[in-house]
Amino acid sequence: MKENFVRSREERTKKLEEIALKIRRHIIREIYEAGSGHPGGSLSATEIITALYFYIMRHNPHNPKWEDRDRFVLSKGHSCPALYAALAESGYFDVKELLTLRKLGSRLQGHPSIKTPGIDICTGSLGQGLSIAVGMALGARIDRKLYRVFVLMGDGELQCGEVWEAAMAAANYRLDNITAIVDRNRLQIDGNTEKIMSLEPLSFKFKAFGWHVTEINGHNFNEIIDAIENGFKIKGKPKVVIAHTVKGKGVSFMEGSVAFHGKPPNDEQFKIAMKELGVENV
Ligand SMILES: Cc1ncc(C[n+]2csc(CCOP(=O)(O)OP(=O)(O)O)c2C)c(N)n1
Repeated sequence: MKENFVRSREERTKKLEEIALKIRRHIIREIYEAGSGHPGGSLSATEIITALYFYIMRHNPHNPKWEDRDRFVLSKGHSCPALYAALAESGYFDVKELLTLRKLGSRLQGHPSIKTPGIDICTGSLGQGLSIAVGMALGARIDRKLYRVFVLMGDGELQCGEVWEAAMAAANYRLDNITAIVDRNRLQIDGNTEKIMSLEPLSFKFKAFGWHVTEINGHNFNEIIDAIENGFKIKGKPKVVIAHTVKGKGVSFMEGSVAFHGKPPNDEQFKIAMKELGVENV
């Protein structure tokens, strides 16, 4: 959905930053109201998800099942508060529904479900999203469709062996309609990825598997958009963008904090977080 704000890159960045700020506020409020959830990886992925939904992807909130829509797989499904916020801000459902996160009977469960308008696939069990994306990309080829498939993975998630089976398959089938993005925040549930199960040299690993690799700052809209759009020009290979990010980005006491991987802010922390995001009265 390309918004009509492409007069300049500066203007585009300004608009996308405004949207990202709204999404961060939603994330904090959703998780606070739910009393549980994953702020760290939602905040690190905010610019990536904003760039996809508000600039790069072809999708239609008024027709979520439009058959030519680009597909998005949130393989790191625990970061769905960010995705739900992007879907609501895009118009798939009312922003008020965000406050039903994780409630019994809500369409917005703790991990993505196809009950939610705009979500094509249930995720949350880490390691599976790239395999799903490979299936979708092969499906596009069989159906002679031009839709593109985007998949967002966590870096800790890359320790799952299935990711590398799928990486091998994507290159084997020359799936140039897949763009994978790695949220390289360097933290997983219990610490630093390099101390727990080292991923480096990550770009060389993807290259060895036959992928086109770009490394960027995952909070910089121009870098995200350039990396993904330049990737579209590379034929015959799947593409991966390794997006260097900060877990908890935007809320000082959540930045770089393993503790906020999967816990909500308390009352006081909620107020501080919202204030840092420009909301004085909560
Ligand atoms: C197969 C599987 N094992 C364990 C979990 C529990 N879990 C949820 S999030 C997480 C850590 C993920 O780390 P990372 O992929 O780096 O995500 P991010 O830092 O971006 O939140 C784990 C182990 C899970 N969801 N799926």
